[in-house]
Amino acid sequence: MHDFAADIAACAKDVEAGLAQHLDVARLSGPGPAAERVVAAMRHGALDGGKRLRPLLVRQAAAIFNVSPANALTAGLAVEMVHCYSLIHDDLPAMDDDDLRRGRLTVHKAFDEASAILAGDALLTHAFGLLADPICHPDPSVRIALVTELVAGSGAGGMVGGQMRDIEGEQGGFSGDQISTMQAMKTGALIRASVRMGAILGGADARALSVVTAYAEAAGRAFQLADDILDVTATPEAMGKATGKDANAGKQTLVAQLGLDGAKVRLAQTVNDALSALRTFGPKADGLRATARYFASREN
Ligand code: GRG
Repeated sequence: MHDFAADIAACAKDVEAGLAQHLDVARLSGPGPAAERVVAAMRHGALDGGKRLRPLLVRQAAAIFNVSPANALTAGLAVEMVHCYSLIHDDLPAMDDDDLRRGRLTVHKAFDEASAILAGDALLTHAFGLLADPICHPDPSVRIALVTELVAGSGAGGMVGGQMRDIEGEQGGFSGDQISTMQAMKTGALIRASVRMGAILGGADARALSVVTAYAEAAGRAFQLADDILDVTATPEAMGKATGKDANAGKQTLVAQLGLDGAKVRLAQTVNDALSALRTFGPKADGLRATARYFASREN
């Protein structure tokens, strides 16, 4: 039986250590307190928190192709940096205007808005530097494929484009299909990129890549459905968010479309879709299977 709790804890520990090493103040900042401040803001937004699910997906997909956790770490750190940048920017007053993230002050509250914007920008930039570095993979063609994948997941055709659609959707009137497309871009695209990057690290052929992609797309839908359900059912404390401010007001979600019970049924079906996609893989895919199941049961 796969030990998901051990897997996610081990990954989180490795990611924390890796981020701390790469976001070292002495290593990153130039002379003077201004540069130190942006690195401190990057560290605030990236260190000491989060479930580190995207690096976990990189590592679990890589494991199918016999890539060790150590050899999947740098690519995982790159995805996590992009994810942390998106959270920092999402919390800004121009977006969700949140005071708390992961149970502590958001970066613009702990520092200021300009520092939060720059910290996000620097995390995003640093991520691509990591993928270009031979420590990520010795083969330059693999590194280029990883960069291409992360661009697709995070740019205007992925996460950023999804965020823009989400903002447009706040006017109301999105159909179920429009919500699904927005979510597939905003949240699903980075999850899809994480899984595919793990497979690319392991030299997956086109067929194997399409199998893990089918898994990733279903897992991404499950993750977002669970997030929509938790927005309705979980306490703000459990989610590490501020009380008394409803950043989800006006948000287009599948819970609003399907009702809470309908969304739970859809979530169970979507996890099954993710598991079915992996049927041709043996026990080496148990990590990915466990993560899809976890998406249906998580509490924060
Ligand atoms: C601002 C460019 C830009 C994009 C923002 C991802 C995103 C797009 C916004 C985050 C807002 C949000 C709460 C989206 C719902 C899904 C989501 C990404 C939740 C947070 O991810 P977790 O649960 O967070 O993996 P942790 O803290 O565990 O890393």
